[in-house]
Amino acid sequence: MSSLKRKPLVVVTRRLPEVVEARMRELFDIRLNPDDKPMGSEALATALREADVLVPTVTDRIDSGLLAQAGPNLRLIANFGNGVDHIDVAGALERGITVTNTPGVLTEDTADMTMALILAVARRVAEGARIIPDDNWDAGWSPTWMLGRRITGKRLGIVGMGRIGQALARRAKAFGLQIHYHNRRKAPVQIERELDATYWESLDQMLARVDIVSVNCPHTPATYHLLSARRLKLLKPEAIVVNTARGEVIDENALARLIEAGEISAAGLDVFEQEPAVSPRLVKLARSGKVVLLPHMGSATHESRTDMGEKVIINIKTFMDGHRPPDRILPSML
Ligand code: 8YV
Repeated sequence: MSSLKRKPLVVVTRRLPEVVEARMRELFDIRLNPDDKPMGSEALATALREADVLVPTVTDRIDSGLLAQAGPNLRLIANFGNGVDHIDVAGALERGITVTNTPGVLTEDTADMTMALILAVARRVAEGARIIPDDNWDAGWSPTWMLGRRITGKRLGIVGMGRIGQALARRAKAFGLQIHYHNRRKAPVQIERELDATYWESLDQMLARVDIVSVNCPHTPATYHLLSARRLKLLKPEAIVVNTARGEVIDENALARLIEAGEISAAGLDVFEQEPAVSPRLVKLARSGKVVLLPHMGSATHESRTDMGEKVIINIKTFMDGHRPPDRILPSML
């Protein structure tokens, strides 16, 4: 910032919960987006040129080309959201721009949505919920109609045992699922004990043995297409795949192909490789009831979104007061 005496100019790219915007108005010189239309790259470039602080969301692609247009005042990108794969963080850090995110506050809600997808897919909830409103229940109940799969006693393989992975494991354990996980590092022994969790150093070996796979790791260069076509083929034909993390972690085309071919049973997806575009093959599978598709709703609760905004404010405030903001992205996290 050129002067610490004036309030920092904070540009927020999307509409945030009212309480968050109200508090931001009190604290900062704020430029909001009341229409909530996603900003194009031109509007983003202007924002980067003029702002002291940018508050983007998952819908803003802040790549190296855009960062090259950043003005000298831009010192902080305070992301509204946990994942920062839409930001060239390494490029920002090289330019001396700090990047923060909002971890922790959306953990429980995202884990709930993951469990909801597991149940929705296994018990055909989305398919069933369409039957009565669509007027197709004339034949009534039948012993062999709308049968799904029991989840109790099945094996859940969690890819990424961070906060959300662990929160999912707690829920899944209560539903009688056996917890298996793959992670860069083995979880602490007390966590493994609490969750009765089995660690698989080899993702390939875990995939071949589980009934449900849930992706709960961030999207980084190392996890891009971690569930590749080759790995997806290791799954049992009855397996279910669930993803509430990032679309890019799964080779989406391969997943659609394998479900079409009956080599994987079904999937529940809250995130996609080309959001907001969704592959027509997946949409077709959703119509046939083989997959459940949600429009990136994992953290979509009033509580999470308000707490995320609160975190953004704390990060900006501490940074502007000359302290290290609590949720900095460090190079070691990339
Ligand atoms: C948010 C998310 O909705 O925090 C994340 O990483 O994926 C979502 O929960 C979104 O990122 C907000 O920018």
